[in-house]
Amino acid sequence: MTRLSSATIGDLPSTVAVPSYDRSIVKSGVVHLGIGAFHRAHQAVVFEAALESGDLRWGITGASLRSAGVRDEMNPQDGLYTVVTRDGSGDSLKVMGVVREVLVAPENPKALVERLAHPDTHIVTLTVTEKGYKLDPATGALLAGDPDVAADCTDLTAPRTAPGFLVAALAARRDRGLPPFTAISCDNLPHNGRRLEQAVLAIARAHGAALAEWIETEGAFPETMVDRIVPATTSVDIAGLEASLGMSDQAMVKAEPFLQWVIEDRFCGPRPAFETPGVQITASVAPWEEAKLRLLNGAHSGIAYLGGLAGIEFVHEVVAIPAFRRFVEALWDEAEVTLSPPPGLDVAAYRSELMQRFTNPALQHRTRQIAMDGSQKLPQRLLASITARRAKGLCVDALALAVAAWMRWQGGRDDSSAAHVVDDPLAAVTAARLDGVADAEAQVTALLSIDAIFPSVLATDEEFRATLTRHLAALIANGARATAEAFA
Ligand code: CS2
Repeated sequence: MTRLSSATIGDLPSTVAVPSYDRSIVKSGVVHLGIGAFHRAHQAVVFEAALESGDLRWGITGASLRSAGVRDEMNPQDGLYTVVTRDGSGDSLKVMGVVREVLVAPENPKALVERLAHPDTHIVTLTVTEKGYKLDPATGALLAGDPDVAADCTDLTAPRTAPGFLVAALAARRDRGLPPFTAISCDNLPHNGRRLEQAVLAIARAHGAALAEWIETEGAFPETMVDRIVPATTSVDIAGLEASLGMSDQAMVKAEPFLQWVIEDRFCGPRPAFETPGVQITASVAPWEEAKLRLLNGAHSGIAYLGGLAGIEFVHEVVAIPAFRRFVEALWDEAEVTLSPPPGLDVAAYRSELMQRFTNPALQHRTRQIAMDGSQKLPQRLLASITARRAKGLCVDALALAVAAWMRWQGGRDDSSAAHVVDDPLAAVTAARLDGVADAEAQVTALLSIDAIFPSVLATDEEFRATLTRHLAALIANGARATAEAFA
């Protein structure tokens, strides 16, 4: 089967949108760390629009920090790939030309540092997932004991961590008299810009106070809120696209129509005009980010653990069940009152739009995909709302049910006793805590004392503990579906 590439793009059916600009003169103004499906369906779409508008500075050099998989999918296609937008009534197809090349950091760390230090590079974006920042999820402090962080604090000739790569490149730029780049975290972390800056400064300090000071005064780490539901691509998706394109695209991504990117107006160098619908440049991102993390992502995690325990594969199938849908609404009722919504956000309309997005049957978004890395996600998605409510003496019934479902998920078996892999950087810690501990009360005690996840105000809150224990006991005795039915 023919493969999508520069040589074959002209043979695509005319219904498929293709780049209208001259790819051969595009520069790499952007370097992206962590070039997974989310980046290709989100930030890359925005930079593609800048190229389409005639500003050819904003091509992307992507980098994988671990495996060579994406490079092997994209480089044989000259970086070309299709974004398949699915709204449930049909697919729209757009071939993207914005990615110029993909580097694999561990194979050649120096090549990535040089690309980051190149004078054409003005913006560095990151989607390295919560754990890629090497920060304690509860406090946001750099994990000084992590071996890769320790290595980057000692020697940056072959960096290992995302913040380490940024420091190595910023040091090279400073030595060469170049300005720093703007570094934009696009992960679902609270205050993602500040957290990235702190990680970078902590590593930079290990290499000299002057370097850290230069980065702090000259650099820029805007906060962002990113939003688009982008389920992992499956072989069925690739085969389906092949039939439409008449050729194979191993790098395709699928996404919902919705796209939002709120970016703090803090750049230390050039940026595109950012005129894509859904992109907002603003002075204050925090209220947007908080609403998105606590409503969208908080509900997602609750759906993932309860649905996963009930053996339900996809998000739209979970919210089709009335008891689970009522649970999501109850979780939103609790989370909503902890927000300070930004001007321009109608929370009631936002909630109904979210529910609509969750019901999209064409996305096939797996509960298992969202269940990953819960230890890194819980603090900002659920525990922040719980802490805010408990400070006011309010109940946390629905939010605690989501946390109890996470606790049960960590046990590695669903309601029908089928085993699943607990995919989480703290999986070994939670497994050791749960080992041989059978009853709900003891399990809650074992997990609540993990201070990398639970702040001490929550670990010592008797009412929160009692609510968790009640829910976990119900989940163990009756399963997720019956628990949700009784809850509703
Ligand atoms: C999801 C997110 O996998 C997850 O944890 O909650 O990836 C979610 O789909 C995005 O944040 C939506 O913008």
